Amino acid sequence: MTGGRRGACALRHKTMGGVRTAPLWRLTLPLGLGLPDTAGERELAGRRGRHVPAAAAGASPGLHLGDTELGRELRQQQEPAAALVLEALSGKPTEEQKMPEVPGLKPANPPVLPAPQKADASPASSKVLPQRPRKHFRRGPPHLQIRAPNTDSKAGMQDEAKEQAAAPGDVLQDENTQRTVISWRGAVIEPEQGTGLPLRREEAPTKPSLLVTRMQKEAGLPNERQKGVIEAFRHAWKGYRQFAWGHDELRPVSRSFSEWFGLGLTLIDALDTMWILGLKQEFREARTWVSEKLDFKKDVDVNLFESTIRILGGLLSTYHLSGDRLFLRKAEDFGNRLMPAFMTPSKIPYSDVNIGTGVAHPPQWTSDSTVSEVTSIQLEFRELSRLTGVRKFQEAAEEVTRHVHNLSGKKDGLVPMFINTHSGSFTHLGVFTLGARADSYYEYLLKQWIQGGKKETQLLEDYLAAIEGIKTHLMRRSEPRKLTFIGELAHGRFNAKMDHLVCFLPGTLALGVHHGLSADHMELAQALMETCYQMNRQMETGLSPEIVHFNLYPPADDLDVKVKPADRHNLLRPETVESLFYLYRTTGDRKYQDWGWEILQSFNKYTRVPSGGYSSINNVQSPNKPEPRDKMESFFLGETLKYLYLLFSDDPNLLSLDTYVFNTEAHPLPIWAPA
Ligand code: DMJ
Repeated sequence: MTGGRRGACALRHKTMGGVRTAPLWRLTLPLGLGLPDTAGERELAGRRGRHVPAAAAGASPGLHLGDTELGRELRQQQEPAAALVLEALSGKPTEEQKMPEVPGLKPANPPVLPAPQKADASPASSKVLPQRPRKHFRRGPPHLQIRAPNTDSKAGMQDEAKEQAAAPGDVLQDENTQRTVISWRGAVIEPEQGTGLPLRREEAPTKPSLLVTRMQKEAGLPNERQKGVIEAFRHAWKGYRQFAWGHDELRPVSRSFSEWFGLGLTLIDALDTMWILGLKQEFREARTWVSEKLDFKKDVDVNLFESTIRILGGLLSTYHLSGDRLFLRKAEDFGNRLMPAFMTPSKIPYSDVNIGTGVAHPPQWTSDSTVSEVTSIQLEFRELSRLTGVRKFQEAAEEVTRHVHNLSGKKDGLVPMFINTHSGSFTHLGVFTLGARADSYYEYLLKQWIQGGKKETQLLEDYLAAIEGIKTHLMRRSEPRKLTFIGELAHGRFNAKMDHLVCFLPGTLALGVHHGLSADHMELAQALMETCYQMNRQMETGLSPEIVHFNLYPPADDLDVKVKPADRHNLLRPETVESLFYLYRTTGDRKYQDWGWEILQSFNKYTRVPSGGYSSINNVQSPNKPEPRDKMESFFLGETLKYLYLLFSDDPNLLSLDTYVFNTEAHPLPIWAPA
């Protein structure tokens, strides 16, 4: 991945105080000038893994929630105000709600959904303090009832039946709809113990979460900075809607699109962001596409990890936020189609699976899978089992966790980057990184522990061991400014290289502290957050490159960071703003909001394409010629803008960290109720 790069070049210092005054870059390049969508580029874009899916769906009827179980429940539970809101929402579309015309999209029979919060109103003056980090273990997460809406409509049931009948994974979907126990390292755990053991389908909750209504009521109106995010989203969506509708990714400069899985990846990844930002019309239109056009019955290879975190995760979180069962049906269909990936001798899944034929396979050049990929699908598969009552998803994913837990080849909790699907052993031993191919392994140890109500102590132990391993083997301070950074270790040799991907770590550390882990972790989180900010700040565009190298000895030029020419690109990645969100939520220090605001302005200045959309750029050190790559990754809408919006909120109840855990693609999933 890093081969072929030329020597390091010095980084020109960016003034610490002032705002960049470089000429505004105008993206007026001719068609096709952007870089091709090469395998190399994809490798960089999806360094933790890659890709695709497909499958069945039929037209779905509109949901009239005023007359649904939710509406009845609200009335019964003496929530008349909420019930009235719901009634109003379920009426005929207002002028504002009328479906816009979209090329190739038939806006007939638009469903009526509960409305997201309003986007265009005046700024809020919320004075609610951000959440403070917890010093000790406290109470568990509040009880969270996730209830699916009434799906008794005839058409809806036909829809569901059709999708399930078409799933290639049916051969695997025998199966266990019976309540049972699971084994966790020899211990038999009853479902009631709160491990999220699936309920039988018939027993699964059937009503939408009142949290949806509550969230809309409590979220408040967007403040000025949040309005800035909404404006950015609308600009990005404008390009996607006009030039790439229903396709995977927008190519904003050439005003076209690229396909990875051929499944409307950006649209699915962005669904919950639209909900959270209150983009009612956009959400409804996208929902119609999912209902009428999204078809997983398709002969296409998808990457298990990438499609799980983006598609499965996106559908599940949208289901939770909206209460619209369409998204759960799609998620279950898709989950079934991914299951053949787990049919390997070791049960370590293959990287790729054809969701139409059910044939799974590793990449052409190896029988290895990437460690971060096989260990970063658990949040989604566990939640799918919990919602559907079908155990196989959770069992397959947790088998991987158990297997990796017991493997030799780790170094003080640190894992290698590859694992063989036949032998089940780590390969390429002795190389350790927190960047590509290992990163979200660490993230999901903590997040699964949180998701399951902090009961699965093995996950916590592995996480804590890994953090100690990081401190011992990978953490260093740069010269001359002593920035704390995380490097890499190869056969005992330290490399001061840090991917921007590693900038997820300060946020994860802060999340752990919020949930009761050591205050030491917060010190490290804050130090790393400063480093990640400087990785942006010290670039001429204010945007981080993909990879930096830190100076271990006092350099001649007084700079801490060097960037190699091959590493100068920025793919609109989220990790820095993701961590800023967690750091602000857990400390209340407004400097983190200010840093995020600077980064949003840099995105607007150097990556925004006038005709709609944002583009990855080739050179973050060249404000006059950043060179657009002509690609807007789906995670820009799924993650980057979502985390910015949440960062700028002063309401800790807006997707509370006590109620939700975000998957590695920023899709919020509920923390399971304590027993
Ligand atoms: C996203 O798909 C996810 O955040 C993943 O964990 C890493 N790569 C991109 C964002 O950089």
